[in-house]
Amino acid sequence: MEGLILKGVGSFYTVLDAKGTEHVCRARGRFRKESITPVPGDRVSFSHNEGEDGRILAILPRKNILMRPAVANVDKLMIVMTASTPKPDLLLVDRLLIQCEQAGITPVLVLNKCDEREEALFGAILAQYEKSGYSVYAVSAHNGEGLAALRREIQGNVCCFAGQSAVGKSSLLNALLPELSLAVGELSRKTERGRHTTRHAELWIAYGGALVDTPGFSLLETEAIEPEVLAALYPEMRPHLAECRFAKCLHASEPGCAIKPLIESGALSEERYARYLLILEELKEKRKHKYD
Ligand SMILES: Nc1nc2c(ncn2[C@@H]2O[C@H](COP(=O)(O)OP(=O)(O)O)[C@@H](O)[C@H]2O)c(=O)[nH]1
Ligand SMILES: [Mg+2]
Ligand SMILES: [Zn+2]
Repeated sequence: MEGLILKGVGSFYTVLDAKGTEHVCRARGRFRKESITPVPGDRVSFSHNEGEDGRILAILPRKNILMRPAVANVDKLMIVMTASTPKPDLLLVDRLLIQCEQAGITPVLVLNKCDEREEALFGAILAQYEKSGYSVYAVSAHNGEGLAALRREIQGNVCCFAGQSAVGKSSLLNALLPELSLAVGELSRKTERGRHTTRHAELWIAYGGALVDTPGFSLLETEAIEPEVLAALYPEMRPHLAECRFAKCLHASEPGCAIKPLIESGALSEERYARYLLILEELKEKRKHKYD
């Protein structure tokens, strides 16, 4: 049979079959030797005989995998921020967008706490992402505004939530899945004793897809990005990259660069470009140290 892993606790996995029945399965012993770990979101083949635990036999090829907590085959990442408190960390947002582009995940920008939004800040965020073409939803987990549209965006997809602490990720999940009742206002995964309480991800089947309850990824773990390919991960820069004079243009201060003039013409946000330069410098530094 084929199924979808909803969650894993210890060496037991809950696998949902095509008919909607859940099976408790163990992973094949061979997996451990080969250091293969099934994770929530994995599509698997499994067997389940009456009166026994089921067995996961194979993991079907993954489209992508997010780490900490691990989730496979993510379709969309809801990047949650607010135009109130906490103040949006748009550098974090840009990093998450880049990582989505790299991992083949569709990012969705979710501006929560619309009920208390600061209009100037709200407008500034919209302006900075307008030319990127990403979908933006203004919502409120508290009064339900915008949630119907967000549900349509989720429809048929496996969706994870990411963003700073206290932007309302748990509140949104609760609003979308009333049966869930996650703790709201939980500070972070670090307990007072400074210990990380590693919570595992769990898929909740909903809206023809699934929502993933996680403490919220602040950053995804993806492969290192070479500075030369960074600009290609920005939808508003991508169509113009071939127009630069130099094939290896990093779009910082090279003559004949086609990217910088996009700011003048309004096709690229100046703020987003400034953050691009910050991320570019980091990637260059990282590469330097790689060979030290
Ligand atoms: N005004 C307002 N407050 C919200 C909204 N959503 C969440 N909050 C509050 O923001 C705080 C953090 O919410 P939580 O869901 O724990 O954020 P998380 O850390 O991202 O999971 C809590 O005090 C929530 O009550 C909203 O739509 N409007
Ligand atoms: Mg939370
Ligand atoms: Zn250039």
